[in-house]
Parts: sequence; structure tokens; C-alpha cells
Amino acid sequence: MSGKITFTMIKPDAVDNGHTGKIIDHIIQKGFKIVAMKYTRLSDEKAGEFYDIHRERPFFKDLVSFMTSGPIVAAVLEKENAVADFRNVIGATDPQKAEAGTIRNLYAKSIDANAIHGSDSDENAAREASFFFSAFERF
Ligand code: IDP
Ligand code: MG
Repeated sequence: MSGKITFTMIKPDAVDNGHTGKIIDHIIQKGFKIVAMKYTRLSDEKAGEFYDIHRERPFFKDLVSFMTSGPIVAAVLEKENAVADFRNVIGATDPQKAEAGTIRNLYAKSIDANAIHGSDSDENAAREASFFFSAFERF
């Protein structure tokens, strides 16, 4: 059964490049409802905890340092089949491989600074939403 919410972050590169407004509009145009949103900045500890699943990967240190390098916009999005549909809206992790018209194709420059995060499962969507928004702790 596919769930109704997913979690996203507009990453520091996209916020710094002034793409926040265009990305939010893109998300809304694709049929997602924003049910929580926050402009914030991650600490080393929070970024490490968020990406705990990647702790053993060679790029983990760079990922944490990138994700803490500037402000981000975190949001919870609602739509039928939210997780899978949103992964299609953002495109592949490597923007060179992201389909034309996806957010990463339009706004990302590299695999590490790739503009946006999207949850990869209903379970992680719930975990990530509750990580930023106490209102989602019940999901
Ligand atoms: P995803 O964001 O498309 O789900 P993941 O494999 O979950 O991709 O990786 C999390 C994040 O870690 C990516 O969005 C990207 O910022 C970074 N990342 C993934 N693979 C690499 C890599 O090979 N080099 C550098 N950074 C990477
Ligand atoms: Mg992922």
C-alpha cells in the first residue's frame, strides 16, 4: 500500500542559488500539497543522524559537510503515492542522469550538490517527517 506523504529538503546549493521559489512552485504544480514547511540549518549532529544509513559510505563526511554548509528548506508533502511520484519529480541522484524536466535536471549541478532530497520509502518518509516536524510523530 503506497502512502500519502513524503519528505523533502531543498538542499543548500539550491537555496544559495535562489531556486527555492521555483522549486516550491514546481512541487505544487506536480500536484503535491505542502502540509509542513521550515527554513532551517542542520547541525553536524542532525545531518549525521538524518543520513545515518549512509554512515559507512565513502561520501558520508562530504555529504554532512555539504548539508550543513547553508540553510535548507524542509517540507512534508501530501499526495496519493507520494514517495514514488516525488522520486519521479526530482529525478536520478546524479543530475547528469536525471530525466529532462526533473528538479535535479533543471537545478542541480553535481551528484553531491543535487538540489533536493526525496524520501525513498513510506517508512523513511515517516521517520524523516517526524525528524523535523513534531506534528508528524503520530504517522
Ligand atoms: P538520493 O538522494 O537520490 O536518495 P542517496 O543514494 O540516498 O540518493 O544518497 C543521498 C545523498 O548522498 C545524495 O542525494 C547525494 O547528495 C549524496 N551522494 C550519493 N551518492 C554520492 C556519490 O557517489 N558521491 C557524492 N555524493 C553522493
Ligand atoms: Mg536516498
